[in-house]
Amino acid sequence: MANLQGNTSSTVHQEYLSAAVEIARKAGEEIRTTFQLKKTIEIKSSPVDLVTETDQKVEKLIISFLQNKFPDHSFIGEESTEAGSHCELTDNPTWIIDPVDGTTNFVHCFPFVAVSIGLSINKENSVGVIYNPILDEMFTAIKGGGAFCNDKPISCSKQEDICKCLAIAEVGSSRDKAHVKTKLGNIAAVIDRGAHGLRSLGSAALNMCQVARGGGDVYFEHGIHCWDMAAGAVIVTEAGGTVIDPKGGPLDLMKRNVIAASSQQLAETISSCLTHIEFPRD
Ligand code: LIP
Repeated sequence: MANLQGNTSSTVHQEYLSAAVEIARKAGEEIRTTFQLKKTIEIKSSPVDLVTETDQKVEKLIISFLQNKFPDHSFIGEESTEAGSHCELTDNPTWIIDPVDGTTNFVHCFPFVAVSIGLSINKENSVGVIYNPILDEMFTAIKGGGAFCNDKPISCSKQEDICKCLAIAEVGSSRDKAHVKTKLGNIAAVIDRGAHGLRSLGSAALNMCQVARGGGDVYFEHGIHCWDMAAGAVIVTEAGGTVIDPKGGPLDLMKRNVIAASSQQLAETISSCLTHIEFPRD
């Protein structure tokens, strides 16, 4: 059970959080069991965009559990969308699920994989659960109730200065030459502006958790999806950070780009360093 100490949110939100935590742990058991085994891999949008049987099995497990508890809710899942399900965010409570965020890590036994479960209500990111079953770290947040890791409150670093920041970024799974060039150029630009260093965990959800716990100061990426960032957006915001559209303005979950930062000032400075890439909306 997530510790809801200090949480001022409604009982119904707490019920949603408890359900998401319960199924994230069950999903995590499945991921842990298969982590060291040889995986059957298929490719999706590019030869480096991977999916395994575990991604598909775990997503079904999560959706059927939540659907059973909340039959009126809507669902967006990475693998269901890949299989042709309609990906639409409405005002209805919508669970946004990445069963294994960091699939490439999972394939390579690199221990940064996470179950990511976000709940959007009236298009507001309201509940976030991100569980790394290998390191047994459970990140949770309800809008208005703070952010936690393994029941302990977490907070962003509040860093505002790019010259004192540890930045996190990813190359991503597109191998479009122009995209790769722009992304590497963006990393170079942030380093040129004086950032202390650059890290890549290979999981958007876990990158956002690092910002939320003050381990990294800013994470930026172009080309991810709503299921990579829905849960992380609540966790970062509740940890005192900010999530924005890299071009400026509020985060648009379906727009496939994100900056998550420890402060608004740092987010804006990073935004000014980047060359932006537009992707088709989720
Ligand atoms: C991954 C993201 C990561 C990105 C990868 C991939 P997946 O999600 O979390 O940030 O760089 O290309 O999209 O596919 O492992 O769920």
